[in-house]
Amino acid sequence: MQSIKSENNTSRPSILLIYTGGTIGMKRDEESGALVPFDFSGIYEEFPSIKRLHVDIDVHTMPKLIDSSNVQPSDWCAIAEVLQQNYERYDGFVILHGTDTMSYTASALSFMLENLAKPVVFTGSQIPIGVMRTDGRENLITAIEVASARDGERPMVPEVSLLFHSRLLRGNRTHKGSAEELDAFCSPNYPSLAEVGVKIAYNRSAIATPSDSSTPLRIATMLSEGVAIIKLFPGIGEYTLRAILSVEGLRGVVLETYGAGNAPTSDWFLKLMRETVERGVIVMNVTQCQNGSVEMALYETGQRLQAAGVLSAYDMTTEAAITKLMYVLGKNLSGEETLSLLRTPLRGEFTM
Ligand code: ASN
Repeated sequence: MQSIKSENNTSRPSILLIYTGGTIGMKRDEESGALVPFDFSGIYEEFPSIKRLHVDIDVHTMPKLIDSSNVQPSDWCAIAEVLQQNYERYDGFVILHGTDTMSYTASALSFMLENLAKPVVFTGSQIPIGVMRTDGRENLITAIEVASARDGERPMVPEVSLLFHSRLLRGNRTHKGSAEELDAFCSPNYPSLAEVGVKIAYNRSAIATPSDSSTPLRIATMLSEGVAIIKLFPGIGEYTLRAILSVEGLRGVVLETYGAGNAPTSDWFLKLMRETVERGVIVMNVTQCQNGSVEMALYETGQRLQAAGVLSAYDMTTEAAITKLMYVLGKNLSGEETLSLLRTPLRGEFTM
C-alpha cells in the first residue's frame, strides 16, 4: 500500500484508491505502439497536485492490472474483498477502472456490497494519463473530492457511483454510451447525483439514504454462472434461440426486447419462452431503447410475453439486469424468494 499524505495536517478524510487497470493508468509501449498498463505509482508523479488535496490517500494496486475488457466476476470479488478488508479504516473509496466494462463492475459491486454506508466512486479516462490532454486528471481529482465529501455527519454519497467528465451518476444506472467522447457515460433513466462545474452541485434528493452505519459491510461473492443476454432482432431463428435457451446449466436470461418490452407473438417464440420459464429459468425483459421503461401491459406483444412468465426489468440497464441476476441467483434461494428480490429495487437500480 502506497501512502500519499496531504500537506494540510488538520482533520482530513482518508481515501483508499483502488487501481485495477484501464486507460487511466496506461502508457504507450515503445515497441508495439499499443497501450499497456503501468504501475500506479507512476500516476502519482503525473499528479503532484494530489498532495494539495485536503485528503489522506492510500493506494491499493490490484495484483494484475487489466484492460477492463478482460474483467471477470472473480475480479469483482477481489475488489469487494479489498473493500471489506479496508472498510473501517477509510472514509471513502475510489476505484480506477477501464471504461469499457466500468458500468458492469459498478452495477455488480452495487449489489455485492450489502449494507454499504460509505462512498465507492468509480472513475477512469478515455485518454491515457500520460497524454497531455488526458481527461484522467480531472476525473481522478473530482472522484477523490466526491469520495471525501460530507453532508454534516454523514458521507455525501454513501453508495456506488460513477464519476465521469461532468457528472456523478448512480453506478447501476450507467451505460458507456460513447467510444470517443470524453463525456462517455450516460444514466438514461435516473438523474445525476451531482453536476460537476465550477462547484460540485449535489442532487441530494437523488442520492441514496445511507445504510445503518452500525451494521457491518457484508460482501456477497457467490455470483451465479449460467446467465446470458439475448438481443432480439427481426429474423431471429427458432433454431438459434432454442439452442441458446437449452444450454445446460442456464439459470437466467436478460432478454433485450423492442420498445416498451415487446416481442414477436409467433407461436414458436411464445411456446419457447413458456417452456424456458417452466424449466425454472428466469427471463428478464429489458428494452433495447436508449431510455424508457418496459411496460408489458401496454401492447398485446408485451402482454403475451408476460403471460409466458417473463419478468419486467422496468427501466433497468442491461448491465444492471445481468449483474443483478448473477447476484440474486448466487444466493440460491427458493423460487419465490428469488422472484421477490428480482421484483424489488435493491439499490435503486430501477423505478417501477
Ligand atoms: N479498453 C480500455 C478499458 O476499458 C478503455 C478505457 O479505459 N478507456 O480498460
